[in-house]
Amino acid sequence: LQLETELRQALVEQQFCLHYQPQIDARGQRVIGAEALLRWQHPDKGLIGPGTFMHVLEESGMILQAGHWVLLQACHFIARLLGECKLAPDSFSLSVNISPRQFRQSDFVAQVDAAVRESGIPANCLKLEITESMVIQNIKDTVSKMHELRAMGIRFAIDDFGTGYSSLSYLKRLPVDLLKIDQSFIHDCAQEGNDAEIVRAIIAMARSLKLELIAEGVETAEQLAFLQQQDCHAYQGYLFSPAVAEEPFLQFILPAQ
Ligand code: G
Ligand code: G
Ligand code: MN
Ligand code: NA
Repeated sequence: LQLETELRQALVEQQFCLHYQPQIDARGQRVIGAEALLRWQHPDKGLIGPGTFMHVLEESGMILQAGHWVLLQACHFIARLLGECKLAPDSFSLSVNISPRQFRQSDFVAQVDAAVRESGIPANCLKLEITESMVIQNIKDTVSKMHELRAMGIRFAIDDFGTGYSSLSYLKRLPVDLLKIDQSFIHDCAQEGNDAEIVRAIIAMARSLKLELIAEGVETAEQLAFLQQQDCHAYQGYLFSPAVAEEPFLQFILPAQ
């Protein structure tokens, strides 16, 4: 309850911020996007990651307010990247994690639409990350909202892919653009075992369904080499960079372009 009170305070006093983790192209060279990750700048404890507070935001319903803020903040950051870094709108996208409760709000589509319009960004620069379990919980509502958002140009990624219960048949029906291979499979993928086979299978499946792929949690050159051999499309992980604040992210982008 103490934490909940502090989080309410944090919302009012704007102690949240977004950090951005770069996503790198197949050759391991160019930044093609980023994932926005929520951080809490605690007045005494310093920077805190979502692991310690996301469940409280979710259970208390504060995630609705926080999630709306994240969406607006992310869209404004996209506008900055396009303006200040002169990124081409077709070559960069920013991913935002969407919580189940946030997605289920009846005005979610309108919220996204408003954030995109208000920031003046092309909708195709924004990607929404959802999980397999979210889709399964309420497939009809989820799919219809996804279609509405897709019609506006918004793209979708399935986060933590491989840890849920996806079947090929439902993946084919979903208006999804991208699968993010869960980092638990990447960890040991360079040691020819089960995880290597799972990663190969996911990559083959994505190819046949014509879906883009990002491998998450890439930490070593060996993992990267394995993934490059399998023709994975893109990477995210500490090998390249952790999530960083706005200004360092801009510095990360600027010299590369
Ligand atoms: O950055 P970190 O690895 O600590 O993030 C931990 C978890 O918190 C991840 O599963 C991520 O999806 C989730 N998360 C991070 N930022 C957000 C956010 O803005 N909204 C939601 N709903 N989840 C987030
Ligand atoms: O669940 P989701 O994919 O949204 O969250 C991604 C989480 O993974 C974030 O908390 C991020 O900080 C973390 N992360 C990003 N790259 C790496 C990595 O290379 N290794 C590990 N262990 N975690 C990572
Ligand atoms: Mn994510
Ligand atoms: Na993930």
